Amino acid sequence: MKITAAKVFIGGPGKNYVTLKIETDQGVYGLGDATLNNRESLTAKYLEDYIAPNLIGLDPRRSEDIWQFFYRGAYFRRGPIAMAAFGAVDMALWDIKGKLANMPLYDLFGGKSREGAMVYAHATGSDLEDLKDSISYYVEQGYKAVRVQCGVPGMPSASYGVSETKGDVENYITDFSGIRPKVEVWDSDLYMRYMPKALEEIRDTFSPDLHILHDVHHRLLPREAAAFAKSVEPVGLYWLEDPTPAEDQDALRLLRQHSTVPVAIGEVFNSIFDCNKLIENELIDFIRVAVTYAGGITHVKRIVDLAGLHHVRTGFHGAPSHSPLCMAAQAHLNAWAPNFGIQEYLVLGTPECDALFPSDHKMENGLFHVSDAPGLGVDFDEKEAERYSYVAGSHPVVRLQDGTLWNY
Ligand code: GCO
Ligand code: MG
Repeated sequence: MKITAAKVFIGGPGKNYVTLKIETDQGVYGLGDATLNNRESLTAKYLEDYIAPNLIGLDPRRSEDIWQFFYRGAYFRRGPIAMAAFGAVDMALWDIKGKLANMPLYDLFGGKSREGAMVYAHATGSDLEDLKDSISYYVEQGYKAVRVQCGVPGMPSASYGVSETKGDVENYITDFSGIRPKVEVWDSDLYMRYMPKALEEIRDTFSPDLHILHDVHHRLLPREAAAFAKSVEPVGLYWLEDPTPAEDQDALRLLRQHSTVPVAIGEVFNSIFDCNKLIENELIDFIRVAVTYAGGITHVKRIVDLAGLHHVRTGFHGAPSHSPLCMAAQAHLNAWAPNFGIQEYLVLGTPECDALFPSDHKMENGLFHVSDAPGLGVDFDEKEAERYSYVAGSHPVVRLQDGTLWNY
């Protein structure tokens, strides 16, 4: 069996999805996602210029060897662009494997460990009242978990994950108005003074059964993060996400010494070497990698297995920038993983998105039900894809009040 073509598509409804289609001499094809938010054209180029020509003629069943070939063969290893490109190849090869076996991927991993995987949505508010309305909306839809982000009074611009306009829930992740990033202003003192009380008020307003998550987006220093984690203890958070800059694998020691709040980290990681010490030293409770950014199913499964040895559960990244293919790969891992925790999920299912990526994956009452179709269980309509092309966008940057550049 041989690979005969590897085609790259870029574009989608309001997104620059990078989709890889690997075709074979037996008619079976596989699909993979290489969408790296705000740098999409680069993963597409990596796939087109280097990976596609090298795939032709290879046996698609040898996904392990093909992964090693691209990873070791690159010599300059890791990094989100390369790993997202390898991730797309790997997803497509697993898709082919599932179709050949006539089995959904979760069965190839070891079968389902659960029916329905718990997901969390993003509730946001420019102020606390606005946030409560947003949470109520998700609770009414049956969600069992929500990530809550709220504007901070006196903060010169919107804090992370919050729209400046009351009631506005638009996608704040990519700004398609241009390539130059918008600048937001951040103040850690204002945030640390306000947010613990705001979270407590949220806790008191809703049922104790509702899981509450909060994302700090890497903005606190280790000492500040430790103090913050200690102050939010009464809230009983499901998790506190990215309290410190993610590159520092020792930063969470101080936090651990001062608080038992569950910590989630890893959406910016792209390999097991970004988180092996964090996991082995049991400094985190949830690992947040995304299958696309972290080299595909083959590599992420290794991270999940390592995490399982250390009581670390999964909480895969599922920002609105991920394509339904990445979300499908994660859904199969979520159905199988003995150490599954939760899945971040923002409804992608617009009619336009469903037309581009038809599938039977379903979200119901806050649970994601994986499709039983062979492989990933998502198709790609090439005719629909002709409607879209690449649109340059940007990601905000953050500065402190005195102008110092900070972590977005
Ligand atoms: C999350 C993340 C995202 C990131 C985005 C960057 O928890 O979902 O923090 O919202 O900001 O993925 O491109
Ligand atoms: Mg996050």
